[in-house]
Amino acid sequence: MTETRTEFEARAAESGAGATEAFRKKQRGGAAVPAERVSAMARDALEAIHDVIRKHQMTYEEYDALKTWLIRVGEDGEWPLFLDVWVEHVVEDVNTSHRSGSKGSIEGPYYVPDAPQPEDGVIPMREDEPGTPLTWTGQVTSTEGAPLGGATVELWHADANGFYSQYAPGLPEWNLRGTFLADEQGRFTIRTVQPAPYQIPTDGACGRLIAAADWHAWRPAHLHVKVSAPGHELLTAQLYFPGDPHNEDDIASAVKPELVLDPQDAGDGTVSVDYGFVLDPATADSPTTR
Ligand code: MBD
Ligand code: FE
Repeated sequence: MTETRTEFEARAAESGAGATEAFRKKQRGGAAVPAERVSAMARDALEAIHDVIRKHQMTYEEYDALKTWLIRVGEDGEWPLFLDVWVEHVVEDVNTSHRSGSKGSIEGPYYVPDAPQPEDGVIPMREDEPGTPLTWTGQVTSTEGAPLGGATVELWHADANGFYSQYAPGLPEWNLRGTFLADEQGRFTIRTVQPAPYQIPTDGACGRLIAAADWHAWRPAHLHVKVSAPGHELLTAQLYFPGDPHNEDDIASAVKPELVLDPQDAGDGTVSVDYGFVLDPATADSPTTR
């Protein structure tokens, strides 16, 4: 069937269902959590909720509103979105605090593995892709300063209208998703376009929470990356653009000062940026999934 709708007709329940399906696919055969860990963490989580109820003297009206909303999160497929926006940043923090290399950030709900590997360093994009062209050069090194030849940079990001391919209708499957191989010196050059700030879907359960709490729905413009090299820990990060008003109040709490780029106006309507990565050595205790 031909896709006749455009990305501007994206619906929360649709991108939510897509993110839920993608997560299930990724999770197949995932490790089981031992009963003592489940018990300890579930008990503490429940106690934290009990404390909130006591602290705020939750009414039955509020309890029923909460129940209604939780049911809706599932119906809209928005558990991946909810968890990655409001919870993942702490998991990321806990699991990367041992690193001395580059800072990382959360993966978020829209990563898709195995993006195409363009020969020419240009990320897959439409002929008339909107947005300022961005040329990004960088080097991948170890914490010892050694260049990591053959490192891989996976890049995915929203388009200049704030939509991700595979999670909004009308976009080519791999639009603004690519896998880039560094040279023997760990150097890479990637050409793409600058993404726009991203508003999480307002018409689903997460949007309802935001509206009901009088919060805002914005993430600053960002590039997502996964950087890997044999014998090193996988680095999942996001890069941001200076001056974005939402760098200070990201709804997903995923901005760190080390992750803000320093783009230079090339004077021809394009922007260039140099930003590299330092990877920690992998050990027996290394996290395996991020
Ligand atoms: C995104 O694009 C994102 O990166 C995160 C973390 C959550 C929602 C949308
Ligand atoms: Fe994102």
